[in-house]
Amino acid sequence: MIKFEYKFVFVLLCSQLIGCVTNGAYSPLLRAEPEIGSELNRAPRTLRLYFDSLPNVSQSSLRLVGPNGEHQLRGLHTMADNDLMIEIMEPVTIGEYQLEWVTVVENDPSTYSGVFNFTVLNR
Ligand SMILES: [Cu+2]
Repeated sequence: MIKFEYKFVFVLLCSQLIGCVTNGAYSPLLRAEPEIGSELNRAPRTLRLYFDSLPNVSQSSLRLVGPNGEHQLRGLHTMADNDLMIEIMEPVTIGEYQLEWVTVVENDPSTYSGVFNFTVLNR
């Protein structure tokens, strides 16, 4: 009887741990422009991220870091297509870029964040 109870507790713990890991892997980000991990033959002038529901602009932020450091971005907004969009101020040069995003989406109190890269091969 005691053995059975231990087994039960163990199974319970496992399922809770798996639950945590699954929640941690969830991201509301669906795709982006420039595409996640893409190699571009033209420097982007805007960044646009698409989520599975409407992001709250006032609780969202984007940060672009390139070979020359952090880029100034201007005018975070949504085009009401479950997206966030922003203008890149300084010219984008050749090199690898990292985009860091933070957002809160509709009907979900959690704050989500993530990072992805893209590479500019030509301007
Ligand atoms: Cu726009």
